[in-house]
Amino acid sequence: MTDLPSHVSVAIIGSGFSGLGTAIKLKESGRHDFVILERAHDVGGTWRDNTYPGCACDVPSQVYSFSYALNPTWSRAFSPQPEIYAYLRKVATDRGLEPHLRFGAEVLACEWDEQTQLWTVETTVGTLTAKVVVAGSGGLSEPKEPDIKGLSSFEGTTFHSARWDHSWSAAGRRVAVIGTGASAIQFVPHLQKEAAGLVLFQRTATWVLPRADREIPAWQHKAFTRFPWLQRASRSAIYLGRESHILGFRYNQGLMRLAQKAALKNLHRSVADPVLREKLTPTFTMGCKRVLLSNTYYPALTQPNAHVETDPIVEVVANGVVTEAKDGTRTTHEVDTIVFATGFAVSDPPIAERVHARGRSLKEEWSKNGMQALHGMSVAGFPNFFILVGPNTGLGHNSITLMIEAQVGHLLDALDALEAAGASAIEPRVERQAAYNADLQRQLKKTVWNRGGCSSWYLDDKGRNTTLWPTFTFTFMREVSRFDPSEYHLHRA
Ligand code: N01
Repeated sequence: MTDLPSHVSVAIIGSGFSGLGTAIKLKESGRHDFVILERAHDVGGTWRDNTYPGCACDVPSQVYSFSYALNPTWSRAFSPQPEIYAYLRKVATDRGLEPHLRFGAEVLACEWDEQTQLWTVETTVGTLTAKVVVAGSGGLSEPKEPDIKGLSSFEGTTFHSARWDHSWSAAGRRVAVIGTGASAIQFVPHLQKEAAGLVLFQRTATWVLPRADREIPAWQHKAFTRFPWLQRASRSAIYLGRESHILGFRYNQGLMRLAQKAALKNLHRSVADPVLREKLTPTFTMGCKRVLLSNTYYPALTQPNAHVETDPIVEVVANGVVTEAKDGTRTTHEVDTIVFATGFAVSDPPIAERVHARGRSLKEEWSKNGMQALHGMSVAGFPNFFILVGPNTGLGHNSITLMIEAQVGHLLDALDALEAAGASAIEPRVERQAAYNADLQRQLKKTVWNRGGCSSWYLDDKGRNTTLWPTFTFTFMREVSRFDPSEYHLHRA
């Protein structure tokens, strides 16, 4: 039985980068009265859960870590998933977070009590109260399976890429993969090598650039270990290089045409068959969907056991997936396994329906005008509640760890303000939150994510971009590093 305290100052939900990053900084600031509620049985968040073959980071290793806990020994320029997972486990141990972790503790509901000015947090292993709740539950934690007619009649194996079934082997199988996003392109080359047949169901062709991956030599590990400033310099250079992508994504989409040329060259070099090439050629401006990096995806699709199907799926039957061509011809692709690489519930995060204050849930609040928050982390009407990597903090160009660190800094400033004022609760002012979001939407209108001619998970079902930060990360960092009390209400019980 998990031993839960009856009350804490801060309850953190989740132990991925956000949850651990919050816990580390709480401790550093001398705040030790907190608990990390984790539904799984280990830390690591998305890097614990995504274990599909080939899973790796498509952001360079040097920037994909906490700035205060650099890892001098990443094995590759783009870290494989097991290393990032091991990194997070090590950070949790090194920073002494174990006593604060409660595993198997899924948060079922958080209810704000106006009388006591406390949150009641109900978990699968008991209930506690907390002055402050920090949701580090992640934007990419809830796999989304497609709603396809007849799916339940399928007699073979199905699983989502984020819940890989390691008891299953592709050897000798006829496998269907649905989806061609960042996850699919990493595991498809692995499946193709083993499977008897692979049918890739592609709804939208995506831009794929070569992946400049390489092994990091031992001398570099030694140099980074001995001279941490060298690693910081390398990190800064990579960071600035990634930031420059915003110039194309936001300020001059003409620049994207140069990158598109490189991607088309990659396609032409890898795929000789003009019919396949045509299928794989995107029709939207690069950047509108996440830019994918791979040296093995296109070559895998040219192999005799691979087929790219672009006719839409109309149903699933007991032994396969049925597509329908424009002329109405139906084809049944006989398969014994369907792997869903269909992404995550991003603009409708499940945590939102579990958080209630003043008679409504966060989901209900967000159902009015889409996900909205101040600085992507606090919501008017939900006192003492902070959500990390919340609305409009996702990135199409750089490491999310930068945003997390900046938000954690702001969170600590908010706690300082709360304590200094002797207040019981803090929440954003409605008008400030509205103005902040209006400004974000105005900025986003100009970006490739909104104007690039694609549909993506960056946009919600009403076409609003409630997921991405519109500009440079240093702008976000600068904004949240200044805590402006006039943006918030402080309540006294
Ligand atoms: O998911 P996605 P993902 N019928 O949502 C298709 C992060 N990530 O798991 O493009 C047919 O991008 C859908 O088609 P379309 C990263 O932020 C990071 O691949 O909408 N197809 C699309 O092709 C990434 O963006 C790393 O037309 C259907 C695919 O499924 C995010 O995770 C690595 C369908 C979904 O693509 C999600 O990536 C991997 C249907 N009914 C992932 N429904 C890093 O390295 C959906 N699709 C950091």
